[in-house]
Amino acid sequence: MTFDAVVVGAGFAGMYMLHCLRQMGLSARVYETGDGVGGTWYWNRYPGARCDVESMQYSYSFSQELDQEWTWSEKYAPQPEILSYANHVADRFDLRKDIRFNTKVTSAVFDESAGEWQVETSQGDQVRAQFCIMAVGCLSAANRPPFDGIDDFNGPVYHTGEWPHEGVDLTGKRVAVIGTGSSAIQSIPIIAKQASSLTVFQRTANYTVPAWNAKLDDEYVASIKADYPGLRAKARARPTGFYFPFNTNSALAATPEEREAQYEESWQRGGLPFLGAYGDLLFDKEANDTIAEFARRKIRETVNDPVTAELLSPDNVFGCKRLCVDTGYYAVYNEPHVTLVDVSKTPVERLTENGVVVDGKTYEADVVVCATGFAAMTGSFDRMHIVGRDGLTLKEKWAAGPGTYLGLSTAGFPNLFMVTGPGSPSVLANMVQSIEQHVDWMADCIAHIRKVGAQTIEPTPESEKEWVEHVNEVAAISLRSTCSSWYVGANIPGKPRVFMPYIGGFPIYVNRCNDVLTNHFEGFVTDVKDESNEIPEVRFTDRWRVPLDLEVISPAAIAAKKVPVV
Ligand code: N01
Repeated sequence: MTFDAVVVGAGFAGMYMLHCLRQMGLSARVYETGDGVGGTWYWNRYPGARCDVESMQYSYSFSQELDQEWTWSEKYAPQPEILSYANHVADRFDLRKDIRFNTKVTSAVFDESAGEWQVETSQGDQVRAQFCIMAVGCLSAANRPPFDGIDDFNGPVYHTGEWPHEGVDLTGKRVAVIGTGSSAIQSIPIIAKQASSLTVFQRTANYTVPAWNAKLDDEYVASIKADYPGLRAKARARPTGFYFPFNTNSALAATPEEREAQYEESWQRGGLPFLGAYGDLLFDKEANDTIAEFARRKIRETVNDPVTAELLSPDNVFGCKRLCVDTGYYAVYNEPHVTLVDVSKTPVERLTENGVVVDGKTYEADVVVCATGFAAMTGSFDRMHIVGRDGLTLKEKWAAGPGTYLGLSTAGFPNLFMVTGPGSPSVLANMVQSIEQHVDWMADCIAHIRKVGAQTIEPTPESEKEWVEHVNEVAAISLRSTCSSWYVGANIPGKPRVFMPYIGGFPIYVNRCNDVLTNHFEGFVTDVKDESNEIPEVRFTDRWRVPLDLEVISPAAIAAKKVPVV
């Protein structure tokens, strides 16, 4: 069978891609490993899973009708509600008929003579398509560390990102949680309520800010809905792709008393916007030290046992690893049945039939929860056999780190697009906005290729090299690139250390994508040249053309005043 496009994945990216392809009158087939839509929100069903960008903004913005008809119940919606939303979108736009569920794409090979992709699946499908769109998510390939003795353990071992759909009753169980990232920090307070004992194994302490989650009141929802397009436009003009008031002043220019008041106010507002307390927090170590110390003091004020409080206090840069957002995380360590075990110097040795061994001591458990994260950004690509020109596999090409042009595509792999690929703002911005912007760009690009009668489009190696250098250059000025995080692949042994997302700010990035498009896909090469002087049609990407105010939109510009603005 031949389609115009094959889409891999039916999460938020794959669903919207399908919707756009349909609107363009193209034929498409989507393959999805799970038996339902929703991607991240289909897989991550661990207790306490919820978004940490406010729900009114963590949602599609392409349909004003959808915005009006859907109503979120809480400031940060829980996973079941986000999954219901994904299902609602699938039904409302009649997406399911083109999605094959329970089907993994195993290989995608570019046929140079036909200029098409040949795609094979775990169910034996063999299909061809001009375009192959990878909508595989940034945090989808679960990292399950191969602990010695894991098969000897008498109970179940779960991963937060592959949580059983029927749920898990942990009532009265002795539970061991390995890891203290976002998934652990969201789930631990809930697990502690059910478990008879909870032992948390911490390799690196993490900063977390209270969510202050609450039911959304009707008046607030109505006020947003009265001007939803206005909020969406403001969000698009922000470095993170979601709107919140932020202060561009320098933390160091403030007096200690002013800083204290500012941090306290931001803490009381809670969540990721806490990092917006000042403009230089991620660019000046001295400025960062002030917010880090404020956060450590909050830990000491909350946790009764000084030894545990010290262990929970990170000593790295605040916000360097992905900031977590919690409800009752630190306070849980005041519960007598909750124990924190430091595995930073003496790692988890092994599992035995009775529990987890660290430094020769067994911590007994009935259930082990691995909240050990993902092979971020590239893990899902690694799981497929992707072959471009001259038989080069993507794995080989990315052996020293992922190289892309704009995080949209990679040289030597024509017509292969990646939604929120490495080298784009992706995980550093509101994921739903990042997804929509990429899909819209791809839609306009595909429409153009077909209009001019070309078969292939791909970036030149030079434009890719220039982009990768720019991604690295911008990353280097941010303190975010200085610690061992999944942003740099440090959580996966042997993975090359490269700062993968683009940190220059969402609007600056979007502006560059817009310019590339209107400059006749500058940096790309097609097999048939567009000889007309006509500017390529801007249909889907029109809504991403927002006015730029560099002082406000680019954290890099604020901090350094020296970053070349692309
Ligand atoms: O994964 P993580 P996650 N022995 O990689 C530890 C998004 N998200 O699933 O830091 C012992 O952050 C590891 O230790 P270390 C969000 O972007 C969003 O929690 O590598 N420990 C770390 O503590 C987030 O950042 C939400 O030293 C081991 C933990 O496991 C991203 O997903 C909710 C270990 C893994 O933390 C990933 O979050 C959840 C080992 N062998 C997630 N291996 C929202 O709220 C790993 N660790 C929207």
